[in-house]
Amino acid sequence: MPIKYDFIPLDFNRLSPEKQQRRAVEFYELMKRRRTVREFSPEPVPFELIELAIKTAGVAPSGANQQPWRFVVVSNPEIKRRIRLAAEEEERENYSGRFPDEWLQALAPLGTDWHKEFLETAPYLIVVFKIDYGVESTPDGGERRIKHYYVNESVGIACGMLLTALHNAGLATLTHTPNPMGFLSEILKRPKNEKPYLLVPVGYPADGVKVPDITKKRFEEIAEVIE
Ligand code: IYR
Repeated sequence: MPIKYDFIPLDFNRLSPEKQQRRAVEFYELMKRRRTVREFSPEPVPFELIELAIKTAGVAPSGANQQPWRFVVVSNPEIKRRIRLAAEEEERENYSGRFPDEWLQALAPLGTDWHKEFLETAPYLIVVFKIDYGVESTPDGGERRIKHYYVNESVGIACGMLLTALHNAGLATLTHTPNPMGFLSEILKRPKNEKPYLLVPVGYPADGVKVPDITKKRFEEIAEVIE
């Protein structure tokens, strides 16, 4: 790690106002069509698209540029099956008593239940881990922990960029948070400084898939403009 970075000229492409407007509208039109999908086609997806999306997530800003994330890509059917079985075991308990009533009521309109078939059908599962602290070996053969800053914020931003990149590449995603998700550390053999953060099944939507007819809040509801 350098004591101080060299500073270089910013590579910034100033756009004409027309182009700014056009690109902003086009991007909004693209992003507002992203929908969470819970039924996937088993059709394969080119790995290059997954790699490019992870590279895109990897350029996210992060606290002290520590990049506290790890993206574990699973396509192996045996491992996907183990993840499905472990997730379903947890979710079965969640839906049959572990979730408080208020939580179940909030989920009811979505129609979700403990079945997680998508964990096997989606050609890829991207399991995102947050790296709570760095580990550096010391000259005496020991280990030193390096504090990481703004880990949740950093990984959240990277996940947003990941979902955006996958949608832009014409792929469907689901943000899945099996609860608790410690089983992912075991199955994927992650070191103790990595904690499961989000599980993202990726693929093409199943033929004829339907999604709930939800709406998003209007600008006036989500923004407060102070002039
Ligand atoms: N993780 C569970 C429950 C769940 C919770 C929320 I909050 C959702 O928006 C959707 C599902 C599951 O995947 O079923």
